Amino acid sequence: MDEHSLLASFESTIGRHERIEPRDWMPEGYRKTVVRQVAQHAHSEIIGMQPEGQWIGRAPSLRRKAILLAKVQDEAGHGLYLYSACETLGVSRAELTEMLIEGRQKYSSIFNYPALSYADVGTIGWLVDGAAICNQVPLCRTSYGPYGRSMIRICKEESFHQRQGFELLATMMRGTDEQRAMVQESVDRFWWPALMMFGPPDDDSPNTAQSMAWGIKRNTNDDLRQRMVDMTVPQAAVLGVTLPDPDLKWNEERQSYDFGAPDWDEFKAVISGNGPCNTQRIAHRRRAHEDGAWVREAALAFARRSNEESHE
Ligand code: BYC
Repeated sequence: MDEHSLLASFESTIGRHERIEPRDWMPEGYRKTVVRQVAQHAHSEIIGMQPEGQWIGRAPSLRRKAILLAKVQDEAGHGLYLYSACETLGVSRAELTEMLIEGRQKYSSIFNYPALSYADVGTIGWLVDGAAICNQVPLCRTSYGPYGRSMIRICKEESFHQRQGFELLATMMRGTDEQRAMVQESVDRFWWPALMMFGPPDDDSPNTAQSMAWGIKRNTNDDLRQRMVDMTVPQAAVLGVTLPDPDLKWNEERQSYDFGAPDWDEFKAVISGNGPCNTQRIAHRRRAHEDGAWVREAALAFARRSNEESHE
């Protein structure tokens, strides 16, 4: 088939809302966009282990430690499914890791904020995994097959993560005044960064139009942010916490909440490398990669030897 017919066939697959699979022809721009988004998503899962991971050794009970360990392990697993999905497009996990630690690929802005108190473990589950669910459930229908299929399992696990966060906060809210204040302080710090996870406003989002036309994204950034606000306000009322936005108000006509604008200058600073923890997150990831070099070498030596033995 010539390029014109290949493009027509690709567009008709997209038009029928069917999947593009690794061996199908695809425009180079489509391949690059999927690699960019999936790599950024994988990196977010891997870097995202750091803020909560710091609390594993300080969890207040064996039960809380077991829950947190399981959650952080799930995040490592999500990163691995997503790196595998990316590899189907001809880029290796080793190359992706290099691009992350050299700052050539991004990861979610949210993980450049510190987890300062134990309440942050709950808030990250409730708000950060809550935002992840709003963003990722529609991605189960993304046009690139391996990405959409990995999202199905990831979303199931994210639901568990969100509920464990809510349950942790609900427990603290039934505790002492000091615990309630700790939860409120944590929600005050995380609310706006959680809304920034959905990306810039639609009129300032260079990639949305093309990604929607290709079915990579199924909703715009602002649509998903609104969904998050509408889902979270009633949950905040059940918890008994106040969301730190004076403009938050039910709009009868729109049947949705009106809300204020995040500080987009702060967002731009964070995604350009100048958030509170960017340097520390990348330095930690780089150190872990270097410390793991002997494991990769040993695994390769073992694979080579097994291969030789099977040919003897
Ligand atoms: N942070 O044109 P736009 C998790 C970048 S992990 C950093 O709207 P797009 C979890 C964007 O990349 C959840 N950068 O872009 C893990 C672009 O720059 P480049 C992670 C951001 O791609 C552990 C530029 O800004 N989820 O749940 O159409 C523990 C312009 O933006 C951000 C995903 O990765 C940001 N927040 O839309 C707990 C979801 N926003 O690349 C939880 C999958 C924007 O051109 N990704 N940028 O240099 C997506 O849905 C989309 O990529 C986004 C951005 C909505 C994030």
